[in-house]
Amino acid sequence: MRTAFLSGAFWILAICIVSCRLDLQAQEAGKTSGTLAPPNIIVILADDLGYGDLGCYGAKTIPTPNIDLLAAEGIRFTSGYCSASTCTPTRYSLLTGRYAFRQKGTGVAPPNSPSIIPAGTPTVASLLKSSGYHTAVIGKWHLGLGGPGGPDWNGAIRPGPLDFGFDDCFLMPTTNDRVPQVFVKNDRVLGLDPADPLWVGETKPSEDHPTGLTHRSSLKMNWSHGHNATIHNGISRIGFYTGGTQARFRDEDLSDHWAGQADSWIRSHRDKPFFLYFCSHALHVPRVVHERFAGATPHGPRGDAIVELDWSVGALLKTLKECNLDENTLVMVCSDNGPVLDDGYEDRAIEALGDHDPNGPYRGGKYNVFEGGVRTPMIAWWPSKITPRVSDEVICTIDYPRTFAAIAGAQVPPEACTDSVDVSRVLLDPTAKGRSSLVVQDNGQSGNYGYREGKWKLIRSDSQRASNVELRLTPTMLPKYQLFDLESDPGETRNLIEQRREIADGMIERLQMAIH
Ligand code: NG6
Ligand code: CA
Repeated sequence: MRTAFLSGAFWILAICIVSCRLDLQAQEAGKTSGTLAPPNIIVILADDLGYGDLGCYGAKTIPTPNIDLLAAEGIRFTSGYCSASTCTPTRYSLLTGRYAFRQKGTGVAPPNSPSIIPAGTPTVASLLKSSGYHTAVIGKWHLGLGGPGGPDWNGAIRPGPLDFGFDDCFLMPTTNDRVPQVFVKNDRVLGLDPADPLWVGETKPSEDHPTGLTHRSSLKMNWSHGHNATIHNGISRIGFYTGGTQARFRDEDLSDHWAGQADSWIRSHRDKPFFLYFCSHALHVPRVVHERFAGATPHGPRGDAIVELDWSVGALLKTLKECNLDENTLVMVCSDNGPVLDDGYEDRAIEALGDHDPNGPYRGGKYNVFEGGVRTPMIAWWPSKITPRVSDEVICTIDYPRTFAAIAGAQVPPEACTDSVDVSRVLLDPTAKGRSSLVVQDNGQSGNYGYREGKWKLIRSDSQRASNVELRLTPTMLPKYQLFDLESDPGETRNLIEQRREIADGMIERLQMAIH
Protein backbone atom coordinates (compact mmCIF):
# COMPACT_ATOMS: atom_id res chain seq x y z
CA MET A 1 0.00 0.00 0.00
CA ARG A 2 2.79 2.32 1.15
CA THR A 3 4.91 1.35 -1.87
CA ALA A 4 1.96 2.01 -4.17
CA PHE A 5 1.48 5.45 -2.58
CA LEU A 6 5.20 6.30 -2.90
CA SER A 7 5.33 5.18 -6.50
CA GLY A 8 2.16 7.23 -7.28
CA ALA A 9 3.72 10.31 -5.60
CA PHE A 10 6.91 9.75 -7.59
CA TRP A 11 5.03 9.74 -10.88
CA ILE A 12 3.02 12.86 -9.98
CA LEU A 13 6.23 14.66 -9.05
CA ALA A 14 7.96 13.46 -12.21
CA ILE A 15 5.06 14.63 -14.39
CA CYS A 16 5.09 18.03 -12.62
CA ILE A 17 8.83 18.47 -13.21
CA VAL A 18 8.60 17.43 -16.87
CA SER A 19 5.60 19.66 -17.59
CA CYS A 20 7.23 22.59 -15.80
CA ARG A 21 10.35 22.15 -17.92
CA LEU A 22 8.30 21.87 -21.10
CA ASP A 23 6.48 25.04 -20.14
CA LEU A 24 9.77 26.87 -19.58
CA GLN A 25 11.14 25.55 -22.85
CA ALA A 26 7.99 26.72 -24.64
CA GLN A 27 8.37 30.17 -23.13
CA GLU A 28 12.01 30.32 -24.21
CA ALA A 29 11.14 29.11 -27.69
CA GLY A 30 8.43 31.76 -27.90
CA LYS A 31 11.04 34.49 -27.70
CA THR A 32 12.71 33.26 -30.82
CA SER A 33 10.01 31.56 -32.83
CA GLY A 34 7.23 34.06 -33.19
CA THR A 35 4.78 33.18 -30.42
CA LEU A 36 5.15 36.58 -28.73
CA ALA A 37 2.18 38.93 -28.76
CA PRO A 38 1.21 39.79 -32.35
CA PRO A 39 3.09 42.91 -33.42
CA ASN A 40 1.60 46.24 -34.33
CA ILE A 41 1.93 46.75 -38.08
CA ILE A 42 2.47 50.10 -39.78
CA VAL A 43 2.69 50.56 -43.55
CA ILE A 44 4.28 53.88 -44.50
CA LEU A 45 3.38 54.38 -48.14
CA ALA A 46 5.16 57.26 -49.85
CA ASP A 47 3.82 58.79 -53.06
CA ASP A 48 5.96 58.83 -56.23
CA LEU A 49 9.17 58.12 -54.27
CA GLY A 50 11.82 56.61 -56.54
CA TYR A 51 14.27 53.79 -55.87
CA GLY A 52 17.18 56.24 -55.71
CA ASP A 53 15.50 58.98 -53.67
CA LEU A 54 16.64 57.98 -50.16
CA GLY A 55 20.07 58.15 -48.55
CA CYS A 56 19.98 54.42 -47.81
CA TYR A 57 19.39 53.76 -51.53
CA GLY A 58 22.21 55.99 -52.71
CA ALA A 59 20.88 59.56 -52.66
CA LYS A 60 23.73 61.92 -51.76
CA THR A 61 22.05 65.30 -51.56
CA ILE A 62 18.75 64.51 -49.84
CA PRO A 63 19.11 63.87 -46.10
CA THR A 64 16.77 61.09 -44.92
CA PRO A 65 18.22 60.08 -41.52
CA ASN A 66 15.03 58.59 -40.09
CA ILE A 67 14.28 56.25 -42.98
CA ASP A 68 17.99 55.41 -43.21
CA LEU A 69 17.89 54.37 -39.55
CA LEU A 70 14.98 52.00 -40.21
CA ALA A 71 16.98 50.53 -43.09
CA ALA A 72 20.11 50.13 -40.95
CA GLU A 73 18.18 48.41 -38.17
CA GLY A 74 15.92 46.38 -40.44
CA ILE A 75 15.88 44.80 -43.88
CA ARG A 76 16.63 46.97 -46.87
CA PHE A 77 15.21 45.18 -49.92
CA THR A 78 16.89 45.69 -53.27
CA SER A 79 14.10 43.85 -55.14
CA GLY A 80 11.03 45.29 -53.45
CA TYR A 81 8.24 46.16 -55.88
CA CYS A 82 4.96 47.99 -55.97
CA SER A 83 2.47 46.13 -58.13
CA ALA A 84 1.77 49.06 -60.48
CA SER A 85 3.38 52.26 -61.68
CA THR A 86 0.49 54.52 -60.72
CA CYS A 87 -1.18 55.11 -57.43
CA THR A 88 -4.71 53.72 -57.60
CA PRO A 89 -3.85 50.21 -58.86
CA THR A 90 -0.97 49.80 -56.41
CA ARG A 91 -3.18 50.86 -53.50
CA TYR A 92 -6.00 48.62 -54.71
CA SER A 93 -3.67 45.61 -54.75
CA LEU A 94 -1.88 46.45 -51.52
CA LEU A 95 -5.22 46.39 -49.70
CA THR A 96 -7.02 43.55 -51.52
CA GLY A 97 -4.16 41.25 -52.52
CA ARG A 98 -5.70 41.15 -56.03
CA TYR A 99 -4.25 42.61 -59.20
CA ALA A 100 -6.01 45.78 -60.29
CA PHE A 101 -5.92 44.71 -63.95
CA ARG A 102 -8.45 42.03 -63.04
CA GLN A 103 -11.08 44.71 -62.51
CA LYS A 104 -12.34 47.54 -64.73
CA GLY A 105 -12.09 51.12 -63.47
CA THR A 106 -8.91 50.72 -61.46
CA GLY A 107 -6.85 53.39 -63.25
CA VAL A 108 -6.00 56.72 -61.55
CA ALA A 109 -9.29 57.70 -59.84
CA PRO A 110 -10.88 61.11 -60.65
CA PRO A 111 -12.20 63.52 -57.95
CA ASN A 112 -15.77 62.17 -57.93
CA SER A 113 -14.86 58.51 -58.34
CA PRO A 114 -17.16 56.08 -56.54
CA SER A 115 -15.54 53.50 -54.33
CA ILE A 116 -13.76 51.01 -56.58
CA ILE A 117 -13.14 48.14 -54.17
CA PRO A 118 -16.10 45.77 -54.64
CA ALA A 119 -18.34 45.54 -51.56
CA GLY A 120 -17.46 42.63 -49.31
CA THR A 121 -13.89 42.28 -50.63
CA PRO A 122 -11.55 41.11 -47.86
CA THR A 123 -8.65 43.51 -47.35
CA VAL A 124 -5.49 43.48 -45.29
CA ALA A 125 -7.40 45.64 -42.79
CA SER A 126 -10.41 43.35 -42.53
CA LEU A 127 -8.17 40.29 -42.12
CA LEU A 128 -6.23 41.90 -39.29
CA LYS A 129 -9.42 43.26 -37.72
CA SER A 130 -10.86 39.74 -37.65
CA SER A 131 -7.78 38.77 -35.67
CA GLY A 132 -8.37 41.42 -32.99
CA TYR A 133 -6.40 44.30 -34.48
CA HIS A 134 -7.51 47.90 -34.30
CA THR A 135 -7.14 49.39 -37.77
CA ALA A 136 -6.81 52.88 -39.26
CA VAL A 137 -5.92 54.63 -42.49
CA ILE A 138 -4.40 58.09 -42.29
CA GLY A 139 -3.46 60.03 -45.44
CA LYS A 140 -4.14 59.69 -49.14
CA TRP A 141 -6.86 57.19 -50.11
CA HIS A 142 -7.36 57.49 -53.90
CA LEU A 143 -9.57 54.41 -54.23
CA GLY A 144 -12.83 56.29 -54.73
CA LEU A 145 -15.52 56.93 -52.16
CA GLY A 146 -19.28 56.48 -52.04
CA GLY A 147 -21.84 54.57 -54.11
CA PRO A 148 -22.23 54.51 -57.93
CA GLY A 149 -22.91 58.27 -58.05
CA GLY A 150 -19.64 59.06 -56.23
CA PRO A 151 -19.20 60.66 -52.82
CA ASP A 152 -22.06 62.54 -51.17
CA TRP A 153 -19.73 65.33 -50.06
CA ASN A 154 -22.33 66.88 -47.76
CA GLY A 155 -23.62 63.66 -46.21
CA ALA A 156 -22.44 60.24 -45.15
CA ILE A 157 -19.68 59.10 -47.52
CA ARG A 158 -20.18 55.33 -47.78
CA PRO A 159 -18.86 52.94 -48.87
CA GLY A 160 -15.37 53.96 -47.85
CA PRO A 161 -12.56 52.63 -45.66
CA LEU A 162 -14.96 51.90 -42.79
CA ASP A 163 -16.58 49.32 -45.08
CA PHE A 164 -13.26 47.67 -45.91
CA GLY A 165 -12.04 46.76 -42.45
CA PHE A 166 -10.81 50.10 -41.13
CA ASP A 167 -12.10 51.16 -37.70
CA ASP A 168 -10.97 54.75 -38.17
CA CYS A 169 -9.97 56.92 -41.06
CA PHE A 170 -8.61 60.39 -41.69
CA LEU A 171 -8.16 60.93 -45.40
CA MET A 172 -7.48 63.04 -48.35
CA PRO A 173 -10.01 61.60 -50.84
CA THR A 174 -7.85 61.38 -54.01
CA THR A 175 -4.64 63.36 -54.60
CA ASN A 176 -3.88 66.93 -53.70
CA ASP A 177 -3.70 67.99 -57.35
CA ARG A 178 -7.33 66.89 -57.61
CA VAL A 179 -10.16 68.74 -55.92
CA PRO A 180 -11.37 69.11 -53.15
CA GLN A 181 -8.80 70.08 -50.47
CA VAL A 182 -10.74 68.68 -47.50
CA PHE A 183 -10.28 65.83 -45.06
CA VAL A 184 -12.72 62.97 -44.69
CA LYS A 185 -12.85 61.80 -41.10
CA ASN A 186 -14.57 58.45 -40.86
CA ASP A 187 -17.50 59.05 -43.23
CA ARG A 188 -17.86 62.85 -43.23
CA VAL A 189 -16.02 65.86 -44.56
CA LEU A 190 -14.31 67.27 -41.48
CA GLY A 191 -15.34 70.77 -40.38
CA LEU A 192 -17.93 71.29 -43.11
CA ASP A 193 -20.36 74.14 -42.47
CA PRO A 194 -23.82 73.01 -43.68
CA ALA A 195 -24.51 76.61 -44.67
CA ASP A 196 -21.61 76.42 -47.15
CA PRO A 197 -22.09 73.08 -48.93
CA LEU A 198 -19.29 71.51 -50.91
CA TRP A 199 -19.83 70.98 -54.64
CA VAL A 200 -17.36 69.01 -56.79
CA GLY A 201 -17.70 68.58 -60.56
CA GLU A 202 -16.03 68.21 -63.92
CA THR A 203 -17.29 71.38 -65.56
CA LYS A 204 -16.91 75.01 -64.64
CA PRO A 205 -19.74 75.90 -62.22
CA SER A 206 -20.15 79.48 -63.47
CA GLU A 207 -18.70 81.77 -66.11
CA ASP A 208 -16.81 83.86 -63.55
CA HIS A 209 -15.36 80.89 -61.60
CA PRO A 210 -11.60 81.62 -61.37
CA THR A 211 -9.38 78.92 -62.82
CA GLY A 212 -5.74 78.31 -63.60
CA LEU A 213 -6.50 79.42 -67.15
CA THR A 214 -8.31 82.67 -66.36
CA HIS A 215 -6.16 83.65 -63.34
CA ARG A 216 -2.84 82.11 -64.25
CA SER A 217 -0.78 85.13 -63.27
CA SER A 218 -2.12 85.00 -59.70
CA LEU A 219 -0.87 81.45 -59.04
CA LYS A 220 1.86 80.80 -56.50
CA MET A 221 2.84 77.59 -58.32
CA ASN A 222 2.21 77.61 -62.06
CA TRP A 223 0.84 74.52 -63.83
CA SER A 224 2.77 73.00 -66.75
CA HIS A 225 0.12 70.62 -68.11
CA GLY A 226 -3.39 69.80 -66.95
CA HIS A 227 -4.08 71.14 -63.45
CA ASN A 228 -5.69 74.33 -64.71
CA ALA A 229 -9.17 74.20 -63.13
CA THR A 230 -10.28 75.47 -59.66
CA ILE A 231 -7.74 77.46 -57.67
CA HIS A 232 -7.23 76.87 -53.95
CA ASN A 233 -4.33 78.27 -51.93
CA GLY A 234 -2.85 79.87 -55.05
CA ILE A 235 -2.64 76.51 -56.87
CA SER A 236 -4.96 75.36 -59.65
CA ARG A 237 -6.06 71.72 -59.66
CA ILE A 238 -7.73 68.94 -61.66
CA GLY A 239 -11.52 69.41 -61.39
CA PHE A 240 -13.81 72.12 -60.08
CA TYR A 241 -15.27 72.82 -56.67
CA THR A 242 -17.09 75.45 -54.71
CA GLY A 243 -18.08 75.79 -51.04
CA GLY A 244 -16.71 73.96 -48.01
CA THR A 245 -14.48 77.00 -47.41
CA GLN A 246 -14.09 76.40 -43.69
CA ALA A 247 -13.19 72.73 -44.23
CA ARG A 248 -10.32 73.37 -46.66
CA PHE A 249 -6.75 72.68 -45.61
CA ARG A 250 -3.55 74.42 -46.58
CA ASP A 251 -1.18 72.29 -48.69
CA GLU A 252 1.77 73.30 -46.52
CA ASP A 253 0.22 71.66 -43.46
CA LEU A 254 -0.54 68.20 -44.84
CA SER A 255 2.40 66.33 -43.33
CA ASP A 256 1.78 67.92 -39.94
CA HIS A 257 -1.84 66.76 -40.10
CA TRP A 258 -0.88 63.18 -40.97
CA ALA A 259 1.77 63.04 -38.25
CA GLY A 260 -0.50 64.62 -35.63
CA GLN A 261 -3.36 62.25 -36.39
CA ALA A 262 -1.06 59.23 -36.34
CA ASP A 263 0.45 60.31 -33.03
CA SER A 264 -2.88 60.64 -31.25
CA TRP A 265 -4.31 57.49 -32.85
CA ILE A 266 -1.31 55.36 -31.81
CA ARG A 267 -1.39 56.77 -28.27
CA SER A 268 -5.04 55.92 -27.85
CA HIS A 269 -4.66 52.40 -29.28
CA ARG A 270 -1.42 51.39 -27.64
CA ASP A 271 -2.96 48.63 -25.51
CA LYS A 272 -4.16 46.43 -28.32
CA PRO A 273 -2.38 45.30 -31.50
CA PHE A 274 -3.01 47.80 -34.26
CA PHE A 275 -2.62 48.17 -38.00
CA LEU A 276 -1.93 51.67 -39.31
CA TYR A 277 -1.92 52.33 -43.04
CA PHE A 278 -0.09 55.67 -43.18
CA CYS A 279 -0.20 57.22 -46.65
CA SER A 280 1.82 60.39 -46.85
CA HIS A 281 1.12 62.60 -49.85
CA ALA A 282 4.79 63.54 -50.15
CA LEU A 283 6.22 63.80 -52.87
CA HIS A 284 3.21 63.88 -55.18
CA VAL A 285 2.39 67.13 -56.99
CA PRO A 286 1.68 69.85 -56.10
CA ARG A 287 4.90 69.64 -54.11
CA VAL A 288 4.25 72.28 -51.50
CA VAL A 289 6.20 71.58 -48.32
CA HIS A 290 5.77 73.29 -44.98
CA GLU A 291 7.76 76.54 -44.79
CA ARG A 292 10.28 74.90 -42.43
CA PHE A 293 11.34 72.41 -45.13
CA ALA A 294 11.56 74.87 -48.02
CA GLY A 295 15.16 74.87 -49.29
CA ALA A 296 16.16 71.74 -47.32
CA THR A 297 17.80 70.34 -50.47
CA PRO A 298 19.35 71.81 -53.61
CA HIS A 299 16.61 70.14 -55.66
CA GLY A 300 13.67 72.44 -55.04
CA PRO A 301 10.26 71.24 -53.81
CA ARG A 302 10.70 67.65 -55.04
CA GLY A 303 13.80 67.10 -52.90
CA ASP A 304 12.38 69.11 -50.00
CA ALA A 305 9.26 66.93 -50.01
CA ILE A 306 11.45 63.84 -49.48
CA VAL A 307 12.98 65.52 -46.42
CA GLU A 308 9.47 66.28 -45.19
CA LEU A 309 8.46 62.63 -45.72
CA ASP A 310 11.51 61.57 -43.71
CA TRP A 311 10.53 63.98 -40.94
CA SER A 312 7.09 62.37 -40.70
CA VAL A 313 8.71 58.92 -40.41
CA GLY A 314 10.82 60.32 -37.56
CA ALA A 315 7.68 61.65 -35.87
CA LEU A 316 6.04 58.22 -36.06
CA LEU A 317 9.13 56.56 -34.61
CA LYS A 318 9.21 59.05 -31.77
CA THR A 319 5.60 58.22 -30.92
CA LEU A 320 6.35 54.49 -30.97
CA LYS A 321 9.34 54.98 -28.67
CA GLU A 322 7.44 57.17 -26.23
CA CYS A 323 4.69 54.54 -26.07
CA ASN A 324 7.27 51.73 -25.60
CA LEU A 325 5.96 50.11 -28.75
CA ASP A 326 9.17 50.24 -30.75
CA GLU A 327 10.31 46.66 -30.04
CA ASN A 328 7.23 44.83 -31.19
CA THR A 329 6.05 46.92 -34.13
CA LEU A 330 6.64 45.94 -37.75
CA VAL A 331 7.10 49.01 -39.93
CA MET A 332 7.18 48.65 -43.72
CA VAL A 333 8.27 51.64 -45.82
CA CYS A 334 7.58 51.67 -49.56
CA SER A 335 6.29 53.78 -52.44
CA ASP A 336 3.17 53.46 -54.61
CA ASN A 337 5.03 53.96 -57.92
CA GLY A 338 8.30 55.19 -59.31
CA PRO A 339 9.48 58.77 -59.73
CA VAL A 340 8.38 61.51 -62.09
CA LEU A 341 9.87 64.97 -62.49
CA ASP A 342 7.46 67.38 -64.21
CA ASP A 343 4.08 65.91 -63.28
CA GLY A 344 2.04 69.00 -64.11
CA TYR A 345 3.49 71.94 -62.16
CA GLU A 346 6.50 74.20 -62.68
CA ASP A 347 8.35 73.25 -59.50
CA ARG A 348 11.90 73.08 -60.91
CA ALA A 349 12.07 69.29 -60.53
CA ILE A 350 13.96 69.01 -63.84
CA GLU A 351 15.97 72.22 -63.60
CA ALA A 352 17.19 71.58 -60.04
CA LEU A 353 17.81 67.84 -60.43
CA GLY A 354 21.60 68.18 -60.56
CA ASP A 355 23.31 64.78 -60.24
CA HIS A 356 20.51 63.19 -58.27
CA ASP A 357 19.16 59.90 -59.73
CA PRO A 358 15.51 59.50 -58.66
CA ASN A 359 15.33 55.98 -60.13
CA GLY A 360 18.82 54.93 -58.99
CA PRO A 361 20.46 52.56 -61.46
CA TYR A 362 17.17 51.79 -63.22
CA ARG A 363 15.38 53.07 -66.27
CA GLY A 364 11.87 54.50 -66.31
CA GLY A 365 9.53 55.69 -63.59
CA LYS A 366 5.90 56.44 -62.86
CA TYR A 367 3.49 55.37 -65.67
CA ASN A 368 5.70 52.64 -67.17
CA VAL A 369 6.81 49.14 -66.22
CA PHE A 370 10.54 49.51 -66.62
CA GLU A 371 12.19 48.79 -63.27
CA GLY A 372 12.22 52.49 -62.33
CA GLY A 373 8.41 52.50 -62.42
CA VAL A 374 7.88 49.62 -60.07
CA ARG A 375 11.04 48.82 -58.12
CA THR A 376 10.61 50.75 -54.92
CA PRO A 377 12.52 51.42 -51.75
CA MET A 378 11.20 48.71 -49.42
CA ILE A 379 12.25 48.55 -45.80
CA ALA A 380 11.05 46.20 -43.08
CA TRP A 381 11.84 47.19 -39.47
CA TRP A 382 10.84 45.11 -36.44
CA PRO A 383 13.54 45.29 -33.77
CA SER A 384 12.50 42.26 -31.71
CA LYS A 385 12.32 39.95 -34.73
CA ILE A 386 14.33 41.22 -37.66
CA THR A 387 18.08 40.84 -38.02
CA PRO A 388 19.49 43.87 -39.84
CA ARG A 389 20.48 43.00 -43.40
CA VAL A 390 20.18 43.81 -47.09
CA SER A 391 18.00 41.34 -48.97
CA ASP A 392 17.85 40.73 -52.72
CA GLU A 393 14.71 38.59 -52.41
CA VAL A 394 11.74 39.63 -54.55
CA ILE A 395 8.72 40.83 -52.59
CA CYS A 396 5.85 43.12 -53.58
CA THR A 397 3.30 45.39 -51.93
CA ILE A 398 0.56 43.01 -53.16
CA ASP A 399 2.02 40.46 -50.74
CA TYR A 400 1.20 42.50 -47.65
CA PRO A 401 -2.29 41.02 -47.00
CA ARG A 402 -1.19 37.39 -46.76
CA THR A 403 2.13 38.24 -45.15
CA PHE A 404 0.61 40.36 -42.39
CA ALA A 405 -2.19 37.84 -41.89
CA ALA A 406 0.42 35.14 -41.32
CA ILE A 407 2.31 37.32 -38.85
CA ALA A 408 -0.87 38.23 -36.97
CA GLY A 409 -2.25 34.69 -37.01
CA ALA A 410 -5.28 35.83 -39.02
CA GLN A 411 -7.24 33.36 -41.15
CA VAL A 412 -7.37 34.13 -44.88
CA PRO A 413 -10.40 32.64 -46.67
CA PRO A 414 -9.10 30.62 -49.66
CA GLU A 415 -10.93 32.82 -52.19
CA ALA A 416 -9.44 36.04 -50.69
CA CYS A 417 -6.28 37.93 -51.69
CA THR A 418 -5.49 35.33 -54.35
CA ASP A 419 -2.58 37.24 -55.94
CA SER A 420 -0.91 37.86 -52.58
CA VAL A 421 1.97 35.61 -51.48
CA ASP A 422 2.86 35.08 -47.83
CA VAL A 423 6.48 36.24 -47.65
CA SER A 424 6.59 36.47 -43.85
CA ARG A 425 9.46 33.96 -43.76
CA VAL A 426 11.56 36.34 -45.86
CA LEU A 427 11.17 38.90 -43.08
CA LEU A 428 11.96 36.46 -40.28
CA ASP A 429 14.52 34.09 -41.78
CA PRO A 430 17.57 35.38 -43.70
CA THR A 431 17.76 32.12 -45.65
CA ALA A 432 14.13 32.13 -46.84
CA LYS A 433 13.34 32.71 -50.50
CA GLY A 434 11.03 35.38 -51.89
CA ARG A 435 8.91 35.20 -55.00
CA SER A 436 10.14 33.17 -57.97
CA SER A 437 8.03 35.28 -60.32
CA LEU A 438 6.18 38.58 -60.23
CA VAL A 439 3.75 40.42 -62.52
CA VAL A 440 3.56 44.22 -62.41
CA GLN A 441 1.38 46.59 -64.41
CA ASP A 442 1.16 50.28 -65.26
CA ASN A 443 -2.26 51.92 -64.94
CA GLY A 444 -5.72 50.35 -65.00
CA GLN A 445 -6.24 47.81 -67.79
CA SER A 446 -3.82 49.10 -70.43
CA GLY A 447 -2.42 45.64 -71.17
CA ASN A 448 1.12 46.71 -70.31
CA TYR A 449 2.96 44.38 -67.97
CA GLY A 450 6.35 43.66 -66.54
CA TYR A 451 7.09 40.05 -65.69
CA ARG A 452 10.14 39.04 -63.67
CA GLU A 453 11.49 35.52 -63.21
CA GLY A 454 14.85 35.50 -61.46
CA LYS A 455 17.23 37.64 -63.48
CA TRP A 456 14.92 37.80 -66.51
CA LYS A 457 12.44 40.58 -67.11
CA LEU A 458 9.85 40.55 -69.86
CA ILE A 459 7.99 43.72 -70.83
CA ARG A 460 4.72 43.27 -72.68
CA SER A 461 3.35 46.46 -74.13
CA ASP A 462 -0.07 46.02 -75.72
CA SER A 463 -0.42 49.79 -76.09
CA GLN A 464 3.12 49.98 -77.59
CA ARG A 465 3.46 53.40 -75.97
CA ALA A 466 5.05 54.30 -72.68
CA SER A 467 5.39 57.56 -70.83
CA ASN A 468 8.22 58.84 -68.61
CA VAL A 469 10.75 56.24 -69.79
CA GLU A 470 13.56 58.81 -69.60
CA LEU A 471 11.87 60.72 -66.74
CA ARG A 472 10.23 63.04 -69.27
CA LEU A 473 6.59 62.71 -70.20
CA THR A 474 7.12 62.62 -73.98
CA PRO A 475 5.87 59.19 -75.14
CA THR A 476 8.27 56.44 -76.19
CA MET A 477 7.19 53.82 -78.74
CA LEU A 478 7.90 50.27 -77.61
CA PRO A 479 7.85 46.90 -79.38
CA LYS A 480 5.15 44.55 -78.13
CA TYR A 481 7.69 42.41 -76.25
CA GLN A 482 11.12 43.10 -74.79
CA LEU A 483 13.38 40.86 -72.74
CA PHE A 484 16.11 42.07 -70.41
CA ASP A 485 18.76 40.38 -68.29
CA LEU A 486 18.58 42.38 -65.06
CA GLU A 487 21.84 40.92 -63.80
CA SER A 488 24.05 42.14 -66.64
CA ASP A 489 21.77 44.99 -67.71
CA PRO A 490 19.85 46.44 -64.73
CA GLY A 491 19.17 49.60 -66.76
CA GLU A 492 17.08 47.61 -69.31
CA THR A 493 18.86 48.98 -72.34
CA ARG A 494 19.55 45.77 -74.36
CA ASN A 495 16.45 44.01 -75.62
CA LEU A 496 17.40 40.31 -75.93
CA ILE A 497 14.09 39.11 -77.34
CA GLU A 498 15.63 37.78 -80.55
CA GLN A 499 18.82 36.35 -79.03
CA ARG A 500 16.99 34.55 -76.19
CA ARG A 501 13.78 33.54 -77.96
CA GLU A 502 13.47 30.29 -75.96
CA ILE A 503 13.45 32.21 -72.63
CA ALA A 504 11.12 34.89 -73.96
CA ASP A 505 8.58 32.44 -75.40
CA GLY A 506 8.26 30.59 -72.09
CA MET A 507 7.88 33.83 -70.19
CA ILE A 508 5.29 35.21 -72.64
CA GLU A 509 3.24 32.07 -72.09
CA ARG A 510 3.59 32.07 -68.29
CA LEU A 511 2.73 35.79 -68.11
CA GLN A 512 -0.40 35.11 -70.17
CA MET A 513 -1.37 32.36 -67.72
CA ALA A 514 -0.71 34.60 -64.73
CA ILE A 515 -2.88 37.46 -65.94
CA HIS A 516 -5.86 35.21 -66.74
C1 NG6 B 1 -2.15 62.26 -63.96
C2 NG6 B 1 -1.82 63.70 -63.59
C3 NG6 B 1 -0.66 63.67 -62.62
C4 NG6 B 1 -0.98 62.79 -61.42
C5 NG6 B 1 -1.38 61.41 -61.89
C6 NG6 B 1 -1.81 60.51 -60.78
C7 NG6 B 1 -2.25 65.35 -65.38
C8 NG6 B 1 -1.74 66.01 -66.60
N1 NG6 B 1 -1.45 64.46 -64.78
O1 NG6 B 1 -3.26 62.23 -64.79
O2 NG6 B 1 -0.35 64.96 -62.22
O3 NG6 B 1 -2.01 63.35 -60.69
O4 NG6 B 1 -2.46 61.50 -62.79
O5 NG6 B 1 -0.77 60.27 -59.92
O6 NG6 B 1 -3.36 65.62 -64.96
S1 NG6 B 1 -0.87 59.07 -58.89
O7 NG6 B 1 0.42 59.03 -58.22
O8 NG6 B 1 -1.94 59.39 -58.00
O9 NG6 B 1 -1.10 57.89 -59.67
CA1 CA C 1 1.77 57.92 -56.73
